[in-house]
Amino acid sequence: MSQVSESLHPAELVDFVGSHLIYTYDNGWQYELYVKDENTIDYRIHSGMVGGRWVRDQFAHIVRLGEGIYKISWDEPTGTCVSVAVNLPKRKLHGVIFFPDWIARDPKKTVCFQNDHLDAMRAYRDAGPTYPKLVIDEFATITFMERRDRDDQSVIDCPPEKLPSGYADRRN
Ligand code: FER
Repeated sequence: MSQVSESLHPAELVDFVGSHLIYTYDNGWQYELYVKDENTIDYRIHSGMVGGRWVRDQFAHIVRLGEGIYKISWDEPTGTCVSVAVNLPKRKLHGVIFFPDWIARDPKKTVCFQNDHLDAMRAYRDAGPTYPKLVIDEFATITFMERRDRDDQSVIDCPPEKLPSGYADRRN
């Protein structure tokens, strides 16, 4: 029963599914997110504490709060929890990231293509320590946004360092 969204209203997400965003938090961390379907995201981290990390097919709780306003929340296999509120018309976003203590102590352990290391991530998570959580609460500016198809495996398909130069610097 873990992969359930109590408040999923798929019809309210038709305009959001397929969204592909690149954004920079006010602390300088740059992230990329693709809404693959109503319950799934792919992402890539360009810079920051866990820059280089990338993930496909993360289950997420996604809801619509108003016109162009959405919230995406999820629980990683590492034990990191994230909730991101997105305001598309204002190109603004607010993220709260709850890092377990073992990641705060050694962030590099999570820098990988997570899908190839799920057992290792769960073992680190279970070894802990989880507490105190490092809570990062930051606004971000969306610097690039486009609409892609749903379920497109080509949007997030390589590590950030393999991207063509300038990929994450595109602005629109
Ligand atoms: C985000 C903030 C944090 C995000 C992903 C994370 C895709 C993931 C952090 C982690 O698992 O280390 O805005 O967007």
